[in-house]
Amino acid sequence: MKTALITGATSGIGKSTAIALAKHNINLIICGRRTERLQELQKELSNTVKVYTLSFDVRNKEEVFEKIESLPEEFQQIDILVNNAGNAHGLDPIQTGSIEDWDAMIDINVKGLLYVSKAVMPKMIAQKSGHIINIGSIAGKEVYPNGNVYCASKHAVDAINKGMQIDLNQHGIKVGAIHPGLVETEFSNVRFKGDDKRADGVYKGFDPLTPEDIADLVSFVVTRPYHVNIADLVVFPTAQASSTIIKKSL
Ligand code: NDP
Ligand code: 8X3
Repeated sequence: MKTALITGATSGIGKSTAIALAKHNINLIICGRRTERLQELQKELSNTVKVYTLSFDVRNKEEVFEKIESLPEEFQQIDILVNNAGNAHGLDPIQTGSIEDWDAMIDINVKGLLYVSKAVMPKMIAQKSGHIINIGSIAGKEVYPNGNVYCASKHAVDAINKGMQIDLNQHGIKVGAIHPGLVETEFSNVRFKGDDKRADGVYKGFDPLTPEDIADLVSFVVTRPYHVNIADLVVFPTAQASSTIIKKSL
């Protein structure tokens, strides 16, 4: 049986991915800061697969390495890493954006992804196998008004994904990214700092992607034969053609 470590498994895409991978009999290491949510998910999935919870903030590099090193023997072999933890913080013109928001996005979406990967890659190299899936975004492929630093963080994820593909190639490790368009999760609630009305408005008037749609793709990607690597995948809801072109009924 394989083991997957999923960051950001307390909500949205990460949580749905944990549920989907359990259906494929993949043991799970589920990560996030909200311990109670991790424990609830562990309870829900433990009848099917072995589930271990690791609660840490991806910004805290000491904690990232300590927690991943502390995994019990049966979870030491990580076959699949889903680098999913991340969020947008704010949606402001660059000239009035908040430095705290910029720090959060660079520290979580970029540096956090690097820390977790740095803790896991040596295990995969020693095993001579492994699969890293980086959750990017359409924001990593284009820049939209007021998206500035979030888009920069996701362009960095796109570049890191390509860099990992190149540098881990000689070690036989699979690396690929999934770049979704609009997915209805807690993403906009976080972006708009708890203004749930504004967050709900983002997904009104069209059928957005669901976190289960992305989890389905992760399942597809991880169940391909070892010689097949899905390197880069962009997925939109049908109503979306780009970051700014969305067919709404309102
Ligand atoms: P959610 O807000 O629903 O989930 C975000 C997850 O990231 C949570 O589990 C959260 O866990 C975790 N997380 C956030 N900050 C930290 C941190 N500092 N340390 C550890 N974990 C953290 O959003 P989504 O599911 O939508 O987002 C998941 C990924 O998908 C992100 O990388 C996002 O950029 C990307 N994405 C989302 C899209 C969308 O439209 N929703 C589209 C394209 C990409 P906790 O708070 O418990 O720590
Ligand atoms: C999330 C999608 O368009 O809000 O990455 O940036 S978007």
